[in-house]
Amino acid sequence: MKNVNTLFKTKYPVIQGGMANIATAELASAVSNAGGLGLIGAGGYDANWVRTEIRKCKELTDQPFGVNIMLMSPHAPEIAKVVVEEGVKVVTTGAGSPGIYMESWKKAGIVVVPVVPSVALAIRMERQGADAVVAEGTESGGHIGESTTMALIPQMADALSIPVIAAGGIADKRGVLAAFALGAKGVQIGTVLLATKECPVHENYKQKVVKAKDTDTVVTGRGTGAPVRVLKNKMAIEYLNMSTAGVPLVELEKLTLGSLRRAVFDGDLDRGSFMAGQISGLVKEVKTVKEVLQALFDGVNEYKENLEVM
Ligand code: TUI
Repeated sequence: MKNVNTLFKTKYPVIQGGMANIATAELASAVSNAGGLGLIGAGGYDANWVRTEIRKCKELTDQPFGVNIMLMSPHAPEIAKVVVEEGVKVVTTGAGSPGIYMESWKKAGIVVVPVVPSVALAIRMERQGADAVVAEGTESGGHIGESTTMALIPQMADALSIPVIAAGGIADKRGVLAAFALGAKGVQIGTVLLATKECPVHENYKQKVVKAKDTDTVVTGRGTGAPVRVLKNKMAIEYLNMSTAGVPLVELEKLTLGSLRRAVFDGDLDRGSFMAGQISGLVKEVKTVKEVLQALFDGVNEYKENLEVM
């Protein structure tokens, strides 16, 4: 099985989450320059925005980087062409199955890594030609599945012969080691990167992650087929109360329309959607991206040697 550092040409076996509205060329290049695989998150942006960010990223780093395509976006088909035209080396996908794009991406020599929340989907992705998968546990921020990282990783590792990259709940060396112990060959991180100097979110977003404790996330939209984990605030609580009271979906959608942008750009603490994972409680300070990656990996083998089970 191919080593993840060989697959991505990285120093550290880590990729950045494709965080919509957050993962710009600025963040992606910082992650790539620090030795991980940075990703531009296409989110709901159009193909021109993605092309511009790819070109910016090429200016900001000479290291490999990728693009994350959020498949629920109406712009996904066009973005799928742009990554080929721009010679992007790695594509990760989320919120759907990338099957229809696989052939064109493989023909272009792109390393394809779907993000999936279940073993069945992962098996489908391997059959369709995926080079690796990100197994995303329900601890993650944003749009999530049901299984925990702890349960998902070993089951996926047993079911696949391509590398499994673990996501959800990883923010320090212990998380990295746990993921590898469960059978992962790499990790994806998102939440811990929100609290970095290079992350282009409003300062309020960073501070909300830093101040969060273990129980401070909730999942909205469980009834809609697109559950989303966010940090608790007035809007999230209101959403859950309305949802319990049986308020129709269209009304709930009005409440959350544009809410991710309100969090990311305006730092609107009451009415923003602060997508973040359960590991927020472990994130205590704003660091540089380089410091985050070093904290995850430097000395990890020595740390492993000191683990004593019995
Ligand atoms: O995609 C994510 N995380 C995201 S996307 C996002 S933008 C958004 N905002 C509001 C509502 C919905 C999306 C914010 N965070 N992670 C990867 C991920 N993929 N999680 C779950 C899935 C997934 C779900 C269903 C992948 C495949 C899938 O397939 C269904 C099918 O059968 O095709």
